Amino acid sequence: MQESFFDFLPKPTVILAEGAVLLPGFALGLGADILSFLNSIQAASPFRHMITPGGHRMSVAMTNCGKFGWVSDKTGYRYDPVDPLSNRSWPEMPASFLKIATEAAVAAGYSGFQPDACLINRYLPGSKLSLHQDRNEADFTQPIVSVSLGLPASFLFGGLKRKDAVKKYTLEHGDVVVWGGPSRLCYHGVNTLKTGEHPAFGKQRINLTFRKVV
Ligand SMILES: O=C(O)CCC(=O)C(=O)O
Ligand SMILES: [Mn+2]
Repeated sequence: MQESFFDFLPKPTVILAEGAVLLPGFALGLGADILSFLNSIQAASPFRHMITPGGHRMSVAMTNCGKFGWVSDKTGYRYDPVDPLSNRSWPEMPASFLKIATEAAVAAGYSGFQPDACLINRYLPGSKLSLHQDRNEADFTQPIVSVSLGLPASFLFGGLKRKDAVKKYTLEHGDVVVWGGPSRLCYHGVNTLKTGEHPAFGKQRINLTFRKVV
């Protein structure tokens, strides 16, 4: 893509819906050590393709850190304090992850967010995440904070009903989306990832989704 003078100016916050905002570049401060955190997390709890209750293998590979991890298998979706692959607790949530998530929540108007789960999604070119709601958490007064890293993605954000119109937003490396309040149960998803090469993350997109589960 062509660089322009405007690339050097901070990008303004984008309102996706009431209670939902895109904070461009908010997580750029996470720095390079995020890659070593991701490496140690996946050494203990590897990325895996979960099976949906309907029997489909998800194209996005997932792992978790924090007190609880989101898992899916033929019996349904749930948050589990134990990684079923390792039979151990999920790796601890790095303090820098927690910090960026709580700061992004504050910037979006949600103070006091204390996530106890971080779902880590790995998209390779061709992976996508169908339109869904995040509704396995106990307390919908707490927002969702989503951090995008690596290759850009086309993020879909709709309304409270599956058939509501969706808008598309490009999420770049370092962008953070926060949705809560009246948007907490909005449908969202990610279009099929296009091939590309990110200077630090290579041919993949990593998404960290912070949730308050209990
Ligand atoms: O990858 C993304 O941007 C969204 C991820 C997501 O919606 C989820 O993990 O529930
Ligand atoms: Mn989601």
